[in-house]
This record gives sequence, C-alpha cells and structure tokens, in this order.
Amino acid sequence: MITVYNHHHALHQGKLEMFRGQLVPCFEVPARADDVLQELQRRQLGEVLAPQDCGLAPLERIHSPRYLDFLAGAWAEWVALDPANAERDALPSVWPVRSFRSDVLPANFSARMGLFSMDAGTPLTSGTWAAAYAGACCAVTAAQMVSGGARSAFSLSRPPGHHAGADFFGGYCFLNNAAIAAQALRDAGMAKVAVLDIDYHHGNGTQAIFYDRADVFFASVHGDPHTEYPFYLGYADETGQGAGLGANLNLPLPRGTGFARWREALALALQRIALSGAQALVVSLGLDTFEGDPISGFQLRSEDYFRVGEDLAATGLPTVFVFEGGYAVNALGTNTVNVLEGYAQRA
Ligand code: OKP
Ligand code: ZN
Repeated sequence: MITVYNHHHALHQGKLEMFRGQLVPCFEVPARADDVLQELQRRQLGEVLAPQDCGLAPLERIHSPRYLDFLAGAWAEWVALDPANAERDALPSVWPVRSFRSDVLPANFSARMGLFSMDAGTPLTSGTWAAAYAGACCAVTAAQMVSGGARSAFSLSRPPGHHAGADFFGGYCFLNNAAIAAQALRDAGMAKVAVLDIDYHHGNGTQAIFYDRADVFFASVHGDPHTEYPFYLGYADETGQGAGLGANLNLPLPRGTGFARWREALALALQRIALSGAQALVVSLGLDTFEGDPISGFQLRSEDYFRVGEDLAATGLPTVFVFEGGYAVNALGTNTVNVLEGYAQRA
C-alpha cells in the first residue's frame, strides 16, 4: 500500500471552534496525521510519497470557481479587515438560510464566510488554503496511482473533506478530497466509480456533489442524523435524483451501535456497490467509529478495524483510501493502520 502524505497539513491548525455556546479547542489537530504517519512507518506498511502538484483543474471539477476564489483569498481578506486578526482564526456567524439569496456575492467578508459555510465549528486559518490544496493533490495523486493500475493507495492528509460541498466548507472540511479523487478516476477513463463513506458522520458534501449522477455511486454508514452531525442530510430515504436516482445509499445507525451491527451495514453497502458496476472504489476513511472517540457514538474496537480492511479487500475493487475523521488521537494511528493492514493482507 502506497501512502501519499500531505507534508503541509500542519499549516492548517485551527485554534477554537464553537461548541454549545463556547469556543473550545479544536478536535481536528495536526497530531492526528502525525500519529498515523508514525504508525505506518513503525509497521512498515509501504512507501510514503509526496503528492504531485495537481494544479487547480481537478479541484475545479468539483468546486465552484467563486468558492475556490474565496478560499484561496480568504485569509488575506480577513487580515486586511484588521491587522490584529492575524492572531485569531476566522469563523462565520451569519448564514443565508431559507428565504435568503445565495446568488448574490456580498462585498462584506463575514457575509461571504457565511455564504460559503455550514457551521461555526470550522475555523479558517492562515495556512488553511495551502494545507487543503496540498491535501487535494494527495487525493488526486492516489487516484492516479489506482487508475494507473495500483491495487490501492492511501491519501493521508488533513483537514478532512467529506462535509465540504461544491461551494461550502464546514465540519472541519474545505475541499472534498474523496469527491476530487472519484472525479479523477472518472476522468482517467473509469466509467463507473463508487464512494463508500465509513466516517461516523454522514458525508453530506460528497452525497450532494454526486446526487444527480449515475456514474458515481455513493454509500454511507453513519450516525443517525436525527441526533448526529451533520443533522440535515444522511437519512435513509435519500436515494438520488434524476439520472442519479438509485445511486445513493444511506445506512444511518443509532448512537451506541457496535461492530456486529455496523459490519452488517457495511456488507449491505458493499453488496450494493458491487451491483452498481463500479470499477473502482474511493473509501472516505474516518476512524471516529472507534469506541474511544470523544465526539462520536459508535463502539468499534481497535481489533475490529482489521476486519473492516478485510471486508473492503474482498470486494476486489481497486481502492483509493482518503483519510477523514477520527479524534481519539492516541488510538488513531493504530486504528487506521489496522484497516490498511487488514486490507493489504487480503488484497
Ligand atoms: C468531521 B468529520 C460543531 C460541533 C460539531 C462537527 C463534527 C465534524 C466531524 N459546533 N462538530 O466527519 O469527522
Ligand atoms: Zn466524522
């Protein structure tokens, strides 16, 4: 298993996020990716490479021009508002909900922060664009390896991506790395691909990006959005629309779900992916399904992640793994590498 590693991930280092009326230290920290890299190297799972500079084109296949322009220039605008802003991160505080317009691009920076975001838990920092851009290139590079014939590749980067939509950030995500990887596989000539999202949180961004398309099947196993973030998407009755009708599968599970029941949902998702005729698989690999995760509610144990990797390998599909969530930092390296090792031993 080759890993494509984002050496610039620590340029994104949020300080505080809004949580229950307070600003609290960010859960999505640089130590997450450091930990996984260290464990990969300790267990000698394979080569670790830097990404190609992929340019903006693969990002533009997924994200809108006005959103990418905003992201690339946001920090400079933030600091231009007040030089003292250089010491604090930018967070949105106003949003265009129902009955407001989202076609108008306001001149006001805070108004654009809200237009292009979904929550106040996702600080935008001095290095966010550089880190997220390099991360997207990791996903593209891993996809190119797989479309070029590799059985699998792992894009190891942060910030994560699956909550980011075509034109908004949120849920710690800015660029949708999994969607960018899936589109890169399509553009390399694979007629049909599947995205399987096994992060604890529903991948609302990825779902929305591919919702009306038949060429990218999206399946997700996640905490029931009635009680779990991102709340407003991820229900079982979302099955796709237009040409994409039938190409979306949500398998929400209640808080407290353990491995046996979770694994049955995984099996169902993999069955549907096989039926979809996908020629390659992108896995949004979140490890926040772990029993020790501080912000999530499933009960998977470290040992279970070997079985997850084995089940994924049994599909026989060439696979791009894209790193997403997982906040029990001390167990994150072990759990991630358990999936990849289980996969490699069965592939
Ligand atoms: C990102 B990924 C915000 C609190 C909710 C958002 C969770 C984002 C998870 N005020 N936190 O799916 O692991
Ligand atoms: Zn998550």
